[in-house]
Amino acid sequence: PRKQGLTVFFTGLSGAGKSTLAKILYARFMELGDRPVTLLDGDIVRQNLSRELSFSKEHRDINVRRIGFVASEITKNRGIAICAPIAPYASTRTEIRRRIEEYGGFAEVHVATPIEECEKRDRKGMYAKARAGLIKGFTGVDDPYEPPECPELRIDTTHMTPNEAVKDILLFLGEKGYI
Ligand code: GGZ
Repeated sequence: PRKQGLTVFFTGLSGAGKSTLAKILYARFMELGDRPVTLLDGDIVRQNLSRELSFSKEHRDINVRRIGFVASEITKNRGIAICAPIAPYASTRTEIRRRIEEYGGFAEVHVATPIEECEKRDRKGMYAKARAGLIKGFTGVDDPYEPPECPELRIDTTHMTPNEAVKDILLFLGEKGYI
C-alpha cells in the first residue's frame, strides 16, 4: 500500500541541535527517495513566512501554527515534513499534533540538550547577548520553554554526534512503520 504522509516535529532550545539534526534527517529521507521531503527550519520560516513576527508569545504561536499548517498540508498529500522551530508552548504543539495526526504520521522529537550545554556552545553568540540584556525575552533565559511531557523521542545531544542522533530517529520511525 502507498505510504502515508509524515511530520517530524523537532522542538527545543536555541542551540540544542534542531537544525543540525533536521538537515541530516532531510538528506536521509531524500536518499530514500519515495516521498517528497520539505524542511521547515526555524530561521528559514522566519525569513520567508514569518518575517513580520516578533518573539512575543502571541507571535511565536502564530509562527508555530503556520509551520504546523504547512506540515499538515504536506502530510495530507503523503509527503514528509521536517519542522524545527523552538515551539516553546506545549498547548500550541498539542494543537498542531492533533491536526496532523488526522492526516498521517506525527513524531515529536524533543531535542533536550540542557541549556548549560547550549549556552556553552553558543554558536551564534545569542546567549551572551541575552545574558547581557541585549536581547530581551530569549527562550530559556528570560522567556519560557515548556518541555514536552510525552514526545515520541527525546534526544540530548551533549554526548552524542548528530549522525548518532539521526540514527536513533530513523530507527524509531522504522519501528513505527513510518518509513
Ligand atoms: C528565542 C530567538 C529570539 C528570542 C531571536 N528567543 O539560534 P537561532 O537564533 O537561529 O534560533 C533562534 C530562532 C528561534 O526562532 P523560532 O521561529 O524557532 O522560535 S519560535 O518557535 O519560538 O517562534 C534564535 C533566534 O530565532 N531568536 N530572538 N527572543 N530565539
